[in-house]
Amino acid sequence: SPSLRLILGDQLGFDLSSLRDADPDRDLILMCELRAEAQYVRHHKKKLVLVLSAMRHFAKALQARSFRVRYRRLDEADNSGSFTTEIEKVLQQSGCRRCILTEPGEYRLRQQFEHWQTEHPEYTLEMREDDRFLCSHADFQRWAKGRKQLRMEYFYREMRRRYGILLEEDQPLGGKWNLDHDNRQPLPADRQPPAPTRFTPDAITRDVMTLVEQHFDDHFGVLENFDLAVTAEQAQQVLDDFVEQRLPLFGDYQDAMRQGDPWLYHSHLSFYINLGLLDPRAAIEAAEQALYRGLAPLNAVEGFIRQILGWREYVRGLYWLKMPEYRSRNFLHATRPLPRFYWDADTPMNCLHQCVEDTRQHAYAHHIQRLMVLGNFALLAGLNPDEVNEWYLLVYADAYEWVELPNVHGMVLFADGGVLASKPYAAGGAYINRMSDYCRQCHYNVKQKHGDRACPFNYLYWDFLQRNAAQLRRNPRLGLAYRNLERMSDTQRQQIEESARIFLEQLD
Ligand code: FAD
Ligand code: DLZ
Ligand code: SF4
Repeated sequence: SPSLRLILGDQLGFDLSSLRDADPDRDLILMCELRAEAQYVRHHKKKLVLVLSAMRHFAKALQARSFRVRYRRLDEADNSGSFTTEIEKVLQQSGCRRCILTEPGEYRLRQQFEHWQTEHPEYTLEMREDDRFLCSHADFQRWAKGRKQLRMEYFYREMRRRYGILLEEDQPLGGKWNLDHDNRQPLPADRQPPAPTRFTPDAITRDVMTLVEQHFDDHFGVLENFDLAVTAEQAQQVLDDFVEQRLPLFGDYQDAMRQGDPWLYHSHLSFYINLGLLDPRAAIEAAEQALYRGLAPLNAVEGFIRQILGWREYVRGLYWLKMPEYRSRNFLHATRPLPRFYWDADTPMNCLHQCVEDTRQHAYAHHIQRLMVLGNFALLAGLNPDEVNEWYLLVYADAYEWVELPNVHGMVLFADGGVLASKPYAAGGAYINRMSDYCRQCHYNVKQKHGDRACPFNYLYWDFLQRNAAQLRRNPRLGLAYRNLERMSDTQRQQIEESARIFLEQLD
């Protein structure tokens, strides 16, 4: 019998589990642009353009394969604004009894669909596993079961073995699972990274840009100069260019930061993998092939594959294992409101100014900017996890809660008390100075430890440890840091505390 297939905005691929047995002659496909999805957090304008334009392009691609697509545009007068109401309307009109969908990536939507099914037993809602991921819920649960700690590194090794990636016999190619010690180099001033792959907006994208301008003009971020990929073909082009031009140095400069350039040697693929425009397996395979063809070294290829086969799968597994409790923890009792400069970039701390500005412009910042600048500050200043999570979820064009939450709540804020990370990623200004050129153009002095002109990260780091001693003092990985703190004179400790107090007071 005919069925309705609902495709969500981040499910834009023909290999989707909900489409696998679809019959163009019989079945009907539903896609909905919804105000509720654009505004449950007020997404960056470029993110809205990306998602809506990619949706419209995918609907066209489905039609080109003879599928009948019911596509609800955001500004249609009778758009009800909810997935389940739209499903119900189409089921009633078409006489279908069954709606098939691939499970949503976010908990709130899964709940919404499950709730609707309970209220509407006359229909069947068939929610299928999202097998774009390489680790199923069951596999992750099996891996997690009985473990005291859920460390990514061990998960990653198992994934390598399961998929036979970068292995010799049963051992890691090159003898080590992890080549990160080769990978922490700053970017020399004379290194010029290749320009990122850009696309000129077509008529569909231009329409969407007008729509976003009309309806969501007060959202965060710059709309102009949108140049991201919006189709599977374009996403493949980004992957090809990455492998050829940037992958060879990806490892070396993975942690480096440079003023005015967030793109560097990164892949810029998270947008597309998360939307379904690019299969993560294709990215992993392309990198592995580059190694075997002698086009990229092992430290680069292993580093890249670990991000996708390791981190990406691991955070998604953890999210579904721990939700909904995960989000409500606040291990460090952090309560400070998010300072305004996260929105307007107006701060004399140059590293933060630059990273917010990159984010505003591009709905992108690379990993170390998110973790060691924007995140490190949020951790050290004790910012409220709910506000920080919401910020990250709306500002980045690759952000969905399944990937945002473990990275922010766990990795950055340590609000989960150490489920994800063994210790908080706290650091002083020296780290940022080593890995970037931000400090040279800053109002503050990165070498100074306290006082007016001292880099705030320096005293906030020690003040953070002191403030959170009850929660962190017994963490074995922080033993050395606490011993250094305790070795300081009382005067030193008071100066730090005083500088931190003054700084944090003017922040509020
Ligand atoms: P590359 O550096 O080229 O990495 C390759 C790929 O690996 C990425 O495309 C991505 O698919 C994957 N990857 C790398 N690191 C991670 C990670 N920690 N978790 C999951 N996947 C990873 N990534 C998102 O996709 N969405 C988010 O909302 C998001 N929020 C983050 C928030 C914080 C605070 C931090 C520290 C990291 C976050 N990340 C998020 C992970 C990472 O920063 C981005 O995936 C990456 O910057 C995207 O750019 P890229 O494609 O150029 O990545
Ligand atoms: C992110 C997003 C946005 C902005 N808009 C839509 C939309 O209008 N219609 C839609 O189906 N999906 C959208 N999405 C993606 C969903 O929010 C996404 O499916 C969930 O966050 C689950 O990952
Ligand atoms: Fe950032 Fe401190 Fe460097 Fe300024 S001196 S850029 S605040 S790390």
